[in-house]
Amino acid sequence: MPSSTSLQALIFDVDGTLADTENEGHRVAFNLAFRESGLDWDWDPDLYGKLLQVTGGKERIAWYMARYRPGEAPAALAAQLHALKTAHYCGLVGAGKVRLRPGVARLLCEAREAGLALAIASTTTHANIVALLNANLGRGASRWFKVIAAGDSVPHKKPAPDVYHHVLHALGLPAGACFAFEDSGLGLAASSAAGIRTVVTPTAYTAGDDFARAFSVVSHLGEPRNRPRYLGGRAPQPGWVSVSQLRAW
Ligand code: XBP
Ligand code: MG
Repeated sequence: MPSSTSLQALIFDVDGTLADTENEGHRVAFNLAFRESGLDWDWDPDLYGKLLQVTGGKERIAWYMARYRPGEAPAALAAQLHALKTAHYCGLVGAGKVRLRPGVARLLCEAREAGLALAIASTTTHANIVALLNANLGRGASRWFKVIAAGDSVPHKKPAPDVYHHVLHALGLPAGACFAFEDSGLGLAASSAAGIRTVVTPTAYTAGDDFARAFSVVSHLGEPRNRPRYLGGRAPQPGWVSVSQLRAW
């Protein structure tokens, strides 16, 4: 991995990293879309854990239909269900059902004060990202980010590195001037293939993933009064992930 001479940008994954969105956000929204469409499909938390191996909601529905419901519905239904799901997800997030993980708002504010660029490299839909940021950080918070790359910004979703290459190009920065933040093995595969040092904060769904390529693994980004558990790689000092620690690394 290249080392940074001067840190200039932080690039964040969204789902699982900024917030634990999957179980109470995306999964619930998929099920609401199924019900609204008169389907008796129900993704319970265990099944959803398996389905998370398919990145992207449209792709996840299409894969589920082919694997679990062959011949039950036309393939074109996947896009329609996904549009409904996006509306439900934005509604849930707007109603305050999904909150940022510990340390996220603190690190974003520190980075802004330090003059670092912020960017998003996600697999989810653009509207979902704006809804999450606005609901948790205030209206207009999406403008804190110089680049927001969503699932459909690139041809290949994570674990392909495309979204990170896209963000680096849009920022005009080399990988060594950035840190990425991810929660999953699939996300880490994408960021590390783009050569970006990555801090991983796993969730319950991703705790068993392979994080061997991570620069640092901690249970969350942490706060002075809510220190994360150290899980691997470099240990942040004095205990939480701060801009001064990222610069020192
Ligand atoms: C997150 C995803 C997303 C969401 C659903 O991956 O896979 O697909 O689960 O979002 P990552 P959409 O955290 O690596 O970006 O339904 O909007 O696709
Ligand atoms: Mg993620």
